[in-house]
Amino acid sequence: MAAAAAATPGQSGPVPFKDIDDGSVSKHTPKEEFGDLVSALPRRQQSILQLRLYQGFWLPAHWVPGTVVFQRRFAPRPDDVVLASYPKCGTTWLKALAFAAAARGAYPPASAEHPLRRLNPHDCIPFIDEIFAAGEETKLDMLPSPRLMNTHLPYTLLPEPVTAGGCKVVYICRDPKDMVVSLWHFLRRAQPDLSFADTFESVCDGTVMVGPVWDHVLSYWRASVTHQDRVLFLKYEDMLRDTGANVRRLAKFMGQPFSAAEEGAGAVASIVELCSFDKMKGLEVNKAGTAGAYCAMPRDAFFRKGVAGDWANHMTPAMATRLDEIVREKFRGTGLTFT
Ligand code: PAP
Repeated sequence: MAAAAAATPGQSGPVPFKDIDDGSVSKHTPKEEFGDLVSALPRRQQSILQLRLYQGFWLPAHWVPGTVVFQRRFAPRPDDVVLASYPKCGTTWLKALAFAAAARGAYPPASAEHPLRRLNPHDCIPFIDEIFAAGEETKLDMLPSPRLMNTHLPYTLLPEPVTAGGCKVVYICRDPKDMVVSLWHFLRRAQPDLSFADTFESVCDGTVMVGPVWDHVLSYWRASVTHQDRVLFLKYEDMLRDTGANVRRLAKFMGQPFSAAEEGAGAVASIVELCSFDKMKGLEVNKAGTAGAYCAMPRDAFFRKGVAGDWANHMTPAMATRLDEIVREKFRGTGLTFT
């Protein structure tokens, strides 16, 4: 189990992770402890990433030891909220919306001083997978409750105390066709000659980072059906269609529904506006610098187009039909669709 929470007495969360990360926790890699386990796993290379097949999913190899530590030692607090996603499905947006909604008491969304106007959403909410990969998990103890954290791990790889109901989980998914396009554009920032066809193939054959995609999505879908009170399942496309309604769902699920007074004062609209694609993309903090501990990516790579349906500009109708059919077949009988 992780060490007991050591947040500042009297302070309540969420607070921006970057504001409490004072550099006092030094990195150490849990690689030595679990090196044999990692080297025994099947491996493949996807673009810039070396992947290892761990418990049915192709994880970036450097995450595996940290994932083992996370699984064995993470102690959720009852008011924690874990934000989960397959990469490129709306993580950054969900992090911004969840932070803005959950922290609205301390940080009014319309305020010029709001942390999201000076910090990238990834600097406000810690990324569990990289934190544990770097052996920096005691940083999480420094966060006052309620804590918001995020992960790209599938539900089946989350620590047992989490899946047994130790805290709440919010998942965001997206049409896999748009995810592929987004992933390709993102990886191309690190590997400019990456072919779209190769990225598409790795998604279709399930050997993509944190894939298979369908198993990832279904792991959370099933959990959300069985445990509606503690696993919220969101779709990027629904969020685009009616962001306000989904912000209300999110806030209610996190135990902080908007009061009539807040509604009257336009709090939901302020959060939607603060976290809107155009607003976030236009902020200086999101135009310059990098995010990501292992492979620092330019911050602007997280804000590309922010729409649904961009796949039509990148894949042939035959490719689209092929991926749709794979996903439809995998989802058959589950009640989940993307159309
Ligand atoms: P991550 O999983 O690596 O953190 P993630 O944030 O899920 O990445 O993916 C980025 C996608 O979300 C981009 O999609 P695109 O490539 O199709 O454009 C990005 O534009 C989109 N995105 C980021 N912020 C927002 C936002 N505020 N509103 C809507 N979409 C957003």
